[in-house]
Amino acid sequence: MSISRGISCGALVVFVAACGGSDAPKAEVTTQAPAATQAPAAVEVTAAPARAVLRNRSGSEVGTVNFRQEGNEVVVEINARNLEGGKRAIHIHDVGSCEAPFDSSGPHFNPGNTEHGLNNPAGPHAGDLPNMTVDPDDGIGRDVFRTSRVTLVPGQPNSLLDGDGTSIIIHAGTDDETSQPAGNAGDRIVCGVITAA
Ligand SMILES: [Cu+2]
Ligand SMILES: [Zn+2]
Repeated sequence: MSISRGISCGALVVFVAACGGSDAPKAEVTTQAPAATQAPAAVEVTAAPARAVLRNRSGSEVGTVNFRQEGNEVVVEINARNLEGGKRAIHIHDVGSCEAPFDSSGPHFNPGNTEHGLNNPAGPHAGDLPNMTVDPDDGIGRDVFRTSRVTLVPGQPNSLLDGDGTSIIIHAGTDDETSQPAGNAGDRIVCGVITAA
């Protein structure tokens, strides 16, 4: 009984003080080996991955975006095709809805009520991402971005999977990263609802 109790106390570092109780000296509990070796697992940010299937306004699939949590960052892995070459604005939008012409996705995901633009001192929105690059020869866009402004952990205000969901939009133009409200990025040409993978 005392062995299993010791293990459960060491498994979650945040519960060590509570588990210590009156029958165990605090110093002994906090310095025991199980607590020290298991602490990293207890504080690590973990969340299930997410995914969006990208479709253009005609409903044709033009790629996928994969999202995974790494520490306090979300890795955004874009694999898109059939796009016009050059720099294309790509953002996470506020609503998980992609009804062409994609106004249903709402404005940029902005739980912090900041301004738009990665180069705006009063910004950016949580959903702002750098422009993606599309190869002019084959129309393929592959980029990997990392952002700590959003999370896949449920229950957080900046979680991509909460409430009415979120979506990812590719625009016809390039985000100037300063203009309000959306970087003068042009039409919404591709959309994907972000869902648990
Ligand atoms: Cu956008
Ligand atoms: Zn924005």
